[in-house]
Amino acid sequence: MKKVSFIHCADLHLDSPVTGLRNVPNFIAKRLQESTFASFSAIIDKAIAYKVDFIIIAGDIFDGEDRSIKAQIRFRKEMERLHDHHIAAYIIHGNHDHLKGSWTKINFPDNVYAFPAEVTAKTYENENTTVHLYGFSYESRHIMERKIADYKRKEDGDYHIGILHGNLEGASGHSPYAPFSIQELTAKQMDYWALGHIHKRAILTDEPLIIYPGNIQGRHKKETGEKGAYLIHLSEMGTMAEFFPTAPIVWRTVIIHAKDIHTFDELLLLVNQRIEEEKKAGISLILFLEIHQLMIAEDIEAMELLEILQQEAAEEDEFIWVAAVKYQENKEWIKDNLVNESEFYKELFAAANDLQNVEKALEALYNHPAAHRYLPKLTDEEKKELAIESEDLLIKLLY
Ligand SMILES: [Mn+2]
Repeated sequence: MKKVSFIHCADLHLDSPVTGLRNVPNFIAKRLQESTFASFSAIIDKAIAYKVDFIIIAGDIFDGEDRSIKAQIRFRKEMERLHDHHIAAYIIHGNHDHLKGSWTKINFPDNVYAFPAEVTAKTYENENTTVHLYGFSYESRHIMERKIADYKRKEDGDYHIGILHGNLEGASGHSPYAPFSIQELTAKQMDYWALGHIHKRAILTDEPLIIYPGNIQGRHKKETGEKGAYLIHLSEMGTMAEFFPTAPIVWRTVIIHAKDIHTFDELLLLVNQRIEEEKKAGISLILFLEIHQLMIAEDIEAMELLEILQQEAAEEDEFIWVAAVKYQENKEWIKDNLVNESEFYKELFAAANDLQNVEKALEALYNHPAAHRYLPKLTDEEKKELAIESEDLLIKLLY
């Protein structure tokens, strides 16, 4: 039977710094710094255990265009492990580790094939199956052209796999590099599309399978949930895809309902119970706690509660670190009632929901000569959050 199996991962961002954490004890800082490597190593373990034909890495192997020597050496070690087990690796470089970066070049073993800057076809063969793989590496950081136009499926071969580091059009919050639409990918008649760039895991279509595997290790508050890679089988029976998690540390937002809590001790007990529950997952966690409906919020500062919880962090194989505690205030007003009450509120909510207004309101800050350098670009989601907060403030003022 004609069949092939492989692992698809992307956005390793090896040696990436972790951001947004304060007061982290040393042992956790070390584990975080090691986490991208550990996750990648676990992916290679799987490749060996599953005896796959090859692995595909769809860009952003290294976090920085200077590709630290440390990261390259660690990467090479993993490639050598694959080499020892006769597993090939097809890799492309993305916007983070583009070819024009300045780095000390380190050679990889001959089982590794890195695609050049032009879309190129490369053939893999096992006993009775021929697979064509198509891909390109970023020549420089900002590839704005529609590289998808250069992918041309060959006439022969049993299976065809497109590898592309780029942005699905319309996906917000990501640099719009090498843009494409799902229709464009589908029209190429590949059997599988191995995508990279967007760090949130997503299956775009089933027929054919088009997958963003997400990055392999969360590195900040917004990269939550399990992270890992996909095991893919292509055969005459069809295509099979299976996600497996490998990230040793998971970032998670946890919502705790504290409606019936009246004392600090009760609150602490409730929170600790929840933390114990999370512990059952058996992996290390960075938690962001959101406490909802807390009546005694005014008596207990979230910061104080956070400090107490952080003091309890123990050095264990599977640690839990509470990174933040936030109270979610009860909204005393109900939107629908207000909208029915008067045209004024209707207009107010419409204005608050228009993201262009958020942008306009932020313009002064973002154009400020000193401030703008320190301000990250906001995603639509963040703009929405800001809009909701301002809405709440406004209504409270008016009420
Ligand atoms: Mn990336």
